[in-house]
Amino acid sequence: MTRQQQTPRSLWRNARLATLDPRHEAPYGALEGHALVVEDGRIVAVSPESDVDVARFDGEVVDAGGRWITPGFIDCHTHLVYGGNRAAEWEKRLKGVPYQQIAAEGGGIVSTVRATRALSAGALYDASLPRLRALMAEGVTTLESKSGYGLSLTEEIKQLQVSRRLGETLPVEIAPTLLSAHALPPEFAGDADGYIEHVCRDILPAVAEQGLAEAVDVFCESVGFSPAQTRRVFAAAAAHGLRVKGHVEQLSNLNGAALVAEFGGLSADHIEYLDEAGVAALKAAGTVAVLLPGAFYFLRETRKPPVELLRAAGVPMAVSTDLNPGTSPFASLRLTMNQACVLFGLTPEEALAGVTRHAAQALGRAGSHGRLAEGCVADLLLWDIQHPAEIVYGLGVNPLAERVFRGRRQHKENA
Ligand code: DI6
Ligand code: FE
Repeated sequence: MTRQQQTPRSLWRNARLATLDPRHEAPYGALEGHALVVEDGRIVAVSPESDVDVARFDGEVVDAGGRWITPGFIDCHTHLVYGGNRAAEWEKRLKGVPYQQIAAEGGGIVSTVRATRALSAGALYDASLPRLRALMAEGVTTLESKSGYGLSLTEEIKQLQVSRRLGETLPVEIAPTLLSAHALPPEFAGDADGYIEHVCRDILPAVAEQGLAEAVDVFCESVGFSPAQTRRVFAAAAAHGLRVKGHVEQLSNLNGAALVAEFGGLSADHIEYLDEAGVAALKAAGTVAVLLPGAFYFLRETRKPPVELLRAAGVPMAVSTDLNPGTSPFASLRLTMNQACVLFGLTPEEALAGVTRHAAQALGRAGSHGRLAEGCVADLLLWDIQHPAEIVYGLGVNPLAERVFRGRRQHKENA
């Protein structure tokens, strides 16, 4: 699949729009009897069909056959690019060995670092491609892709370059994030501060200089990096003009979310152990709460994120796969939405907002992505359903009828 040069105009009519735009008060921001006009890959109008002169429309007219259309889905937290898998480690965990112990014994993240370093850039691309295609087949049109399995200057750059190439060759947008502070590489065993120094002085500036990342993430956790180390990385990110986000409050409460908020961060992710003060900090900073129920489920965690507090405070909640080989090996955003409802108590409408409007905000794209609205990118999904909740409700049969990226209809084999 290569992107064509032409950017035709199109009119999408006879559809039911789930705009996910809060300006429309109906559930899901639904609009009946409205058409979408697309030009140059953007939505240029959302108008009542009665206002559109179909016969004189200068471009392709698509009859959606009464289908629902939603915005393209946004998976705002993924570790898409990695080598190998950790099925053997999972077998151990099922026998009762805890994740923390596996990590301490050199398994966990560091074993994926070995497998990722062992692959050439081409082989890493090939390994990541089926996962990306699986996400796209369920409607993902934008996703975040983190480094963090390289943990050295050249290996982090290799991972980020593979992310970039995936976005350049497939009809999908990739938002790259530098996560070099994910785990301690073997070269720095026993010297976490030394590694953080290397991240701040060498890796982060080089990645910023080459434009390979939009944001910087840190695994702030007892098995990751301390709040003091996280602060150093965030300060370096800010100095290089990069936004910050954090893996925080996943396994314990280190007040990492407040730290993300202090730096005006895009999102605080996981947040099972987030407390009231953390919720208030997110609210004050306009930081998105990203819920990752796949990891909660796969690790058989019992502590749930404070959804009621987040809801009451009006903190936007995004929902994402956390696709990674250790704690969430699921390339399915529909599974994730279902888990967010069943395990965390979100409504299907909140889950859909979590993979559209709120996920867009978590990637700094609130003005241009995640809604069917004038000015937004024309990333559209057409669904064979009677009601939007069906997208979240069942698995095994994919009701996605058509995927449109930047106004272009994707044939199933390319999508
Ligand atoms: N938290 C997670 O759940 C993943 N990374 C992180 O910081 C785990 C990644 C892995 O185990 O490979
Ligand atoms: Fe993660």
